[in-house]
Amino acid sequence: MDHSKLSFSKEVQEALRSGMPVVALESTIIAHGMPYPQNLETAFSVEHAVRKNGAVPATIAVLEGRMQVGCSSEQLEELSVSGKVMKLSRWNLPLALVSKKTGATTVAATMIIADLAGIRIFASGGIGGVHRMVEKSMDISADLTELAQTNVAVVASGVKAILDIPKTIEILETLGVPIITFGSDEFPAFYSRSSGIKAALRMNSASEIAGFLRAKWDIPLKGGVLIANPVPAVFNFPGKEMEKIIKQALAEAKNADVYGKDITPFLLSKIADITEGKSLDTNIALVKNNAALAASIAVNLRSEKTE
Ligand code: PSU
Ligand code: MN
Repeated sequence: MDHSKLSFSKEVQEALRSGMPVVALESTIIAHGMPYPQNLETAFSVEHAVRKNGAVPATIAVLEGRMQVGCSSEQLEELSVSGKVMKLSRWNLPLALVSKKTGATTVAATMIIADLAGIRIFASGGIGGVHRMVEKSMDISADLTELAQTNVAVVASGVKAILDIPKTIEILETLGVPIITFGSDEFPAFYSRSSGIKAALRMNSASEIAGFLRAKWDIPLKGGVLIANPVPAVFNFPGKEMEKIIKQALAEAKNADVYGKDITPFLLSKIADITEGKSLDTNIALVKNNAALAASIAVNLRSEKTE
């Protein structure tokens, strides 16, 4: 593995060297997905959730053109306050490197860097997917094609409810990306535990999930797995209530002519405004919950080397 392009925190480097379980964390959620200071508090508490469950957290970002695996408190703070941080996916990752820019990594870019570092498990909030009105915009997140080709499993609370969930699931199936729903018969809808869509594959334990990952990568089959973890019940938004709010946010996005990489951050922040911060509390709770599950899966996978 060529590590010359990567910068590691000491903790993550030692953890990887000694074969300890490591969980990758993304930084777009910090720089573009939540307001300050909740974004920074969340970055810290998500790392804490990983540690509490026996793994080492590695928050991934690009800092002045270097791919960073494991961020210090100061680096997390920089990502959370600076308004000039790029939003990086597969297409613009090289641009950040060559122009020595600082950028937050989406699910797609985080998977790429985690893979280079040899980290197989990654916790996020909700992956990107097929946007509503896709027939007009053709907006389909590069997170989906990344899951098809990069060997990293992503724990998320399904796909963001602002998206077209059934179409996103169909594309993942076409791309051969397995979707495992954790402890539920229904695929979760980010802010809501239920989506009305039956889970294709339900598993109830981290060891069962680790066994599935091993089976896939042992074949070997290229690509990731989406592990859909419903938000804890106390933070659940009833689906119908959330749907009205999303429609309102989508209408505002249309009026403001927001599209492309700005649409997801715009909608998340509108929804937080409309719900007076309640959706933000739910978002924070679900990321922490995903980090805890990801750590348990990483612990279970530890005995097996996949490289
Ligand atoms: N989950 C959250 N908040 C976020 C995201 C995920 O709770 O902000 C980010 C992820 O980084 C994901 C990105 O990759 O949103 C999707 O962006 P787009 O729709 O532009 O592909
Ligand atoms: Mn997009």
